[in-house]
Amino acid sequence: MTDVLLYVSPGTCARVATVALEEIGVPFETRIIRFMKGEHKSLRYKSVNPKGKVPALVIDGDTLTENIAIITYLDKRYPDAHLMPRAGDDWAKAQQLADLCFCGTTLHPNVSRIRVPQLLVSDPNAAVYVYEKGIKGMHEYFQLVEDRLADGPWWYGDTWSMMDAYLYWAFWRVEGAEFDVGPYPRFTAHARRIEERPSVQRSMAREEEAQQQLEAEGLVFVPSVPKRADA
Ligand SMILES: N[C@@H](CCC(=O)N[C@@H](CS)C(=O)NCC(=O)O)C(=O)O
Repeated sequence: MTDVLLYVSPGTCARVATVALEEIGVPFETRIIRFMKGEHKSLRYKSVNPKGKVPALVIDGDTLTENIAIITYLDKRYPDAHLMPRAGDDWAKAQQLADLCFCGTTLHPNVSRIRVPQLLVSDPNAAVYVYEKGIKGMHEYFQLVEDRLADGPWWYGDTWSMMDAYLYWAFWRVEGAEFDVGPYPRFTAHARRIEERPSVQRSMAREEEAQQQLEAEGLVFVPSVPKRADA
C-alpha cells in the first residue's frame, strides 16, 4: 500500500494538498507543524523541507514540496481522480500551470500581506502599508476571478479542478480578515459551492481537529488587522 504523509498546519495553504489527497481517496496521515513553537524552522523539520514551509508531501519515502508540484505530480500519478482537466497538448498543460502559478505566486503573497503583515515587517506603520498593498492587489485579482467565473461555476467552466480548491483557500483566508468580498458575488458563490464538496469538508474537518489540538496546547496564532502606531 502507498505510504502517504502530509505535513500541515491548520488554515495554511497545506489545505490545497490535503484536498488533492482527499479527492484521490488514498489513505494518508497528516502531521501538524507548530508554527508558534517555530517547528517549521527546526532542524528536524528542515530535514523534511529545507524551506521550512508547509505543505510537504512524503510519498513512498520521498518528499515533494510546493502545492503546484504536488498537484501536478498527483494528477499524473492518479489520473482517475481528475485533479486537473485533461490537457490536450503541451500548450494546454502549460496554461494550467500558469493558472496554478496565479494562485501560488500572485494570490498567495497577497493573502500573506492581508493576513499576517506583522510577520512580514516589524514596524507597525509598515505593517499597515503592507496590509493596504495586499488589499489593493487582492481586489484587482478577485475581479479577474469574478470575470472568469462568468463562464461557469468553476474556473474551467463546468469542470471542477484543483484550481478551484486553490482559489477557495485564498478566498477563505482573506474573507476572514476584513477583506470585503461583497463586490464578488460569483467568487463568493464559488466558495459556498466548494464548501459542499466532500473532499473539502473532510479537509476542513482535519484542520478543525488540528486547530483544536493547537488550542489545547495554547499554540494558536490569532492574526489581527494592523493599526497605525500613531492612530
Ligand atoms: N510556494 C509554497 C508556499 C508554502 C508556504 O508559504 N506555506 C506557508 C503557510 S501558508 C508557510 O509554511 N509559511 C511559513 C514561513 O514562511 O515561515 C507552496 O505553494 O507550497
